[in-house]
Amino acid sequence: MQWEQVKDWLSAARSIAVLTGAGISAESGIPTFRGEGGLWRNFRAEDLATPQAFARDPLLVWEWYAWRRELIARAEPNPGHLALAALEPRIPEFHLITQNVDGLHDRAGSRAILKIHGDLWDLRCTRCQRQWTDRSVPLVELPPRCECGSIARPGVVWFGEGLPPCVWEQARRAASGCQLLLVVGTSAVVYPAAGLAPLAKSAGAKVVEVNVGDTPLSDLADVTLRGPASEILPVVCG
Ligand code: BV8
Ligand code: ZN
Repeated sequence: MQWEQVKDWLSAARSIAVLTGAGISAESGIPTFRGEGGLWRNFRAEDLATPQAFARDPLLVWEWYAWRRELIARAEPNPGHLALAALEPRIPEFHLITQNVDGLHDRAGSRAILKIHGDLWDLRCTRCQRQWTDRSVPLVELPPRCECGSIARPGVVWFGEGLPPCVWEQARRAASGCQLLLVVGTSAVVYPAAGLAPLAKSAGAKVVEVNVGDTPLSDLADVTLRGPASEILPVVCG
């Protein structure tokens, strides 16, 4: 049975990397980007998560992020997040690479998190570049302002923007150095993140995909476990 096979690989591996996407937070009630319910006021994420959208209408973009912050503040990590946090201390070399900006892996207790798309609880000044964390829900004012008076932006990576170089380099190193890459809840359409699985594979890692449906990575994976992350991860990581 494939789950047993993955369970054995996970308990024997010295170095494991995990790549997570919006699907791992779906069962915490956070809508995914491309699934049903991924829309907000009939906008698509690709239309709002861009520097152009923010330059055109910073208040609209901030209303979207404020809505997500409120949703996430009410959400809890689910058994999928918790299973990855419980697995981490048992593996000598463990990296959790996430595309998610919701902070649920931190709240689940994970430590070695590489946030390649940033964190929606971080803010960055559009002028003096000061960066700080603001967990207030609701935010005091929209758009939020820096002490220098300029408006702040969410501390996330938008489409068309480069990933934080240091974090991205660590993610590439984790993917190319691991024996096993676990890809959980991502549609594998966003680059360069989606390139981590082929990178791991070409470096000799086993690739296991956990997803409710097929993705462009499914053929490349050594094993695909079909089903919700909150059911599969506690079993295979347990
Ligand atoms: C870059 C942060 C270059 C913000 C995000 C044209 C113009 C400009 C750029 C491009 C272009 N064409 C291509 C590109 C590149 C672009 C890209 O890949 N576009 C895609 C759409 C084609 N990439 C970029 O722009 C990146 N930057 O290339 O810069 C550059 C380089 C140097 C210097 C300057 C520039 C930046 C990409 C990062 C964008 N930011 N998020 C925010 O969150 O607000 S991406 C966004 O999509 C989220 O981070 C999300 O995580 C990510 C990927 O989505 P998924 O996580 O996979 O979620 P999705 O909904 O798609 O899928 C959910 C999956 O879960 C599904 O498979 C579903 O089946 C599964 N699922 C559902 N429920 C469950 C489940 N699985 C398990 N259990 C369940 N219960
Ligand atoms: Zn400032």
